[in-house]
Amino acid sequence: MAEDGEVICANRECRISETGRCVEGLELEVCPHYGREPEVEEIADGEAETSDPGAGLALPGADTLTLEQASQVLRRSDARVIAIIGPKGAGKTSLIASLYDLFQEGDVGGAEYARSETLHAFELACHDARAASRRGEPDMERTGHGEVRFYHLDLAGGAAGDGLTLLLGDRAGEEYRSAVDDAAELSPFPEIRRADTVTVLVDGQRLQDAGARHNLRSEIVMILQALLDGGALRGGQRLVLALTKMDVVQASPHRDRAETNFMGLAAQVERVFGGSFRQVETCMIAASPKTAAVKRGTGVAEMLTFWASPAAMPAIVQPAVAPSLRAFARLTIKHEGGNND
Ligand SMILES: Nc1nc2c(ncn2[C@@H]2O[C@H](COP(=O)(O)OP(=O)(O)O)[C@@H](O)[C@H]2O)c(=O)[nH]1
Ligand SMILES: [Mg+2]
Repeated sequence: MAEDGEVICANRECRISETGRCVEGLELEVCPHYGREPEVEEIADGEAETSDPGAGLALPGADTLTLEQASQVLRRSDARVIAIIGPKGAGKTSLIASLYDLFQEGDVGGAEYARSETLHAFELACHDARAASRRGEPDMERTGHGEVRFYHLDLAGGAAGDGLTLLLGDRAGEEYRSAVDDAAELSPFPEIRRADTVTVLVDGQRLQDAGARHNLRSEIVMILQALLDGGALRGGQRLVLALTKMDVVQASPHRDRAETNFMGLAAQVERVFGGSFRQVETCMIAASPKTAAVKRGTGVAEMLTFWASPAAMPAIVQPAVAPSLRAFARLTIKHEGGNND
């Protein structure tokens, strides 16, 4: 129990009682951990505690799934694959971490957390996102070149209906850059080919700066072009362009210009790549805002609902495909409508 006047924080990494500062750099009224007792960590059945205290977060058995493990999940359950892509620093890790944080507080847009095979990976993402937030720069990517990793979530309720599995594909941001820089080195990005929804994160902070904004636009267009040229877009996927760091955009004197620019980018993407996707949507999120003006996780519930919502029915059902490919090849027909904004 905290004694009167004692400064406490549920985040074990936070030293606010000594330093007077939130380790995440947040204002105290928005920090979800400040003023709360640290929780006692539970070790789930079958999970051994690591013997190396220095590697305290690297518990075995609940790490991200490999492509092969993700394929097994897809064969046995009604799963959606969500590819989260974007240049380094766009906010991928923060988005994954904030989703996990939101589920710890309750349902997210009506969907409740049921189970995850990658619990520790989510915890690592939270740890990385907090460390990145503290440093004010992107997290250190844990995956090596050529790897893709998947976060696993079983949900129920809301858009997840009676039960739905989400596989969130995350890949080191640098690889999308190298796909841009060197088309010869282009990898096929299998998680994108298999994705039901491709989520491209557009860094709201970079949109503030006139020079960076121009580079950002061309970077996003080049990433999509590289995916198209590499055969990763199979025509049935949905695309979400998500403007991240909405708190920075909202607080900016150039807010209107930033939003107009984002919508301009979306229009350009629709024009150039609309034919390669079944649907193109936009949204705005603040996974890890730094001020009290915008709530932590703003827009994330809406994004989850879009990810989880049933893929719109195609006008024509494709002829039978091999069973193991069914989950990946549901739709190849362009479909209008089904807006979700
Ligand atoms: N202001 C603000 N910063 C954010 C938000 N989301 C992420 N960031 C910061 O942006 C930086 C990069 O985020 P990160 O998730 O590591 O990006 P990644 O490289 O795409 O995984 C970190 O300093 C984050 O704290 C947000 O909603 N608002
Ligand atoms: Mg990251």
